[in-house]
Amino acid sequence: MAKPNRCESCNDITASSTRDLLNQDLAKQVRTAYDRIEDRGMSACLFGSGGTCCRNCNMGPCQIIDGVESMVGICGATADTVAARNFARTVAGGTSAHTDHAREMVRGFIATAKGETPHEIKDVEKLHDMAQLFGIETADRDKNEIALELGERALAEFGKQDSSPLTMLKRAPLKQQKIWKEQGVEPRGIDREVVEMMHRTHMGVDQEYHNITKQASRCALADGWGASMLSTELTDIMFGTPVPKRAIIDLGVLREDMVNVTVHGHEPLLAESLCLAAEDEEILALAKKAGAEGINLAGVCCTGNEILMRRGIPVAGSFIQQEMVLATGAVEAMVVDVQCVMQSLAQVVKGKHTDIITTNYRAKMPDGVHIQFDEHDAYASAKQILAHAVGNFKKRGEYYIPKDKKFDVVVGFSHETINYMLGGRFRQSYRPLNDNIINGRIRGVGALVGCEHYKYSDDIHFEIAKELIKNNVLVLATGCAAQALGRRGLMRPEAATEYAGDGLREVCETVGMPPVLHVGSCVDNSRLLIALTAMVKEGGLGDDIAELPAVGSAPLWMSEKAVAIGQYFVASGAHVIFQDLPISGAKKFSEYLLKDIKEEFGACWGVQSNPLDIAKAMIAAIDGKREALGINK
Ligand code: XCC
Repeated sequence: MAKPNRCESCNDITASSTRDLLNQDLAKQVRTAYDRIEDRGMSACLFGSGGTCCRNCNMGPCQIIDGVESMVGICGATADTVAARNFARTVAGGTSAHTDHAREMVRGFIATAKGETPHEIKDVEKLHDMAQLFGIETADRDKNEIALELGERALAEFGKQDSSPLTMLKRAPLKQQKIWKEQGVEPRGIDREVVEMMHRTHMGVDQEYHNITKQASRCALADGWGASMLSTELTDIMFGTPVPKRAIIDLGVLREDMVNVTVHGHEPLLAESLCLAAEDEEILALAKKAGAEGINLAGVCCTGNEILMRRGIPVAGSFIQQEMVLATGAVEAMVVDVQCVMQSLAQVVKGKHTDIITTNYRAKMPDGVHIQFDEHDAYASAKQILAHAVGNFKKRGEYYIPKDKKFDVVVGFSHETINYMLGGRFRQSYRPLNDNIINGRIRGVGALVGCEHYKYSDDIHFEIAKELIKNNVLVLATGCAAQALGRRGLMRPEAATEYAGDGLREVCETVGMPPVLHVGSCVDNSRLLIALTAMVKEGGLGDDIAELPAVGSAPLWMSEKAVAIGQYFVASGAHVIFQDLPISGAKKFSEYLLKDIKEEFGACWGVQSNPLDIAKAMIAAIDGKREALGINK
């Protein structure tokens, strides 16, 4: 039921668009996650949040208390074993999501190479780079022929059964590759690592937390350097590598006079097809006939990031705004595929003209309308979905669009763009970035990635980023964190003048870039791996990622994918700080993840509950690396 004190209960919701919307009578009829958190009225289970609740077999569930002999599992599992198994299963869950996403993209890539989709091979230079990596002949060959061979080779990486490392690992710094080999964590087949992780955490298999974590690293590396990287690169080849673009984000991007279709989820095959079909004459004629000026496509969550980065399509909302987008009453259809789509959406639109259109056989929802998206008939599928949305336009009832809530952003900072912006048209290298780090204008690089969380103010990303850039740390952002920073104006070039320290401001003003760079969706964290590798290869900042003054954080993580990302960064040598991790109930395992794992990979996890402490810890980690490099003048 509606809560009269909605706004008081949401006082710490920073996005002014969200506050504005929740103040409207129209939105007061809607229950959101903010209400559900309040209504639950109970705090989180201590065993669950400490990582020591085991329900991997039916003898339990066993709640374990570390150090209390009578409180081990019925099988004898200790707190460290249970927490390590739970952590590892979280990594496997996250990796599986990126893997299944990536597989769909590779399948779409193959279909495109065969001429079976409305898409085409756009980035031929990247196609050739990837072909070279896979040892594919490119001379005198048609781009589609090369792409087909590349696609088939990429697909084989998922089901690879021999024990040689994944092909993409060769892109890492040599020292990094050597460390992985020595530690025995080189991923072999992408699917295999997830399956082995699930097996080893089954009752009665791997009971030694170091060994469990070793497989968690291998599984996570299969995500970062395997699935996610393949997805990013093949998607770029097919839809174009992002270049800088101006765009707008937040709820105000919805249009009064157009059919509003929001696209939410992760796999951009669907969204790209909708972008093409939204300009189809037949669809436009239908929209006109319904009294609309056309189709207004807008993104939500990471699908939003994908089409924002490549096409400059506006983003209507991030993860915590998905219900608000619908609460406006102005959306004719929300088209969803996989991941981060809340089941509550169908309830939010009850009594409204809006349809939630599920499009993927893997992800259906009670009360959703299912229109299966067929990548082999992508254009027709997209037209069918849009025609359905147009049919709802005339039924639009009371609605409210917070029109002034839309913010300018400059996006499109792929690894290639960063190379170009900082390296110049002719040099195209990371050397100028390295030089600016060495001379101290830029203190280091901080990545802010991952989700948003209803329990915490969405101002946290802003506070951390503000502190970082004030201290001359260049911020690279992905996922919903990037959208939150865009909403707070940090993705405009002017933000450098307004917020950055002298050195960073000078660099940003010289090249005309914002101090916070939007690098893409969550699978695009693989771009960060490539950027870090490029910095190592340019020289002057050590021999591997662990030596770079670079650090990452997912302060408001909620999805398993964020933990998989964190673990692949740690195993790649980059220090990672989260606001919390479900490991605190296991002393030795916590100590291992938060400290000792550094001896293996040169990096470890950190946990800081206060946002400003996260920023301070990130800066301290950067300074530590600068000190070790002898450049902390
Ligand atoms: Fe989901 Fe990717 Fe997290 Fe946003 S950041 S809440 S995972 S949409 Ni990817």
